[in-house]
Amino acid sequence: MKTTPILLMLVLGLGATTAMAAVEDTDGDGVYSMEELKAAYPEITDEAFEEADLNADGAIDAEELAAAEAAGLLTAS
Ligand SMILES: [Ca+2]
Ligand SMILES: [Ca+2]
Repeated sequence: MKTTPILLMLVLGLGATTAMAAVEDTDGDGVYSMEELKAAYPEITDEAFEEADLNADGAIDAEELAAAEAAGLLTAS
């Protein structure tokens, strides 16, 4: 398939401006930790993490991540 690499490059290339960077749940616990978010958003701050953590359980779930991305919390300015 030739389309996959092209799509990947598009996603990666546009990630910085469209807030679609892929956050990976590397430890597989079902939520995103600060470390996991940092892999996709190296410039995330503690403040942004706390703001994104809507239910204040110390982790970002998929809904919180989507909301944070939509709000621009996680994009490098
Ligand atoms: Ca995790
Ligand atoms: Ca949370």
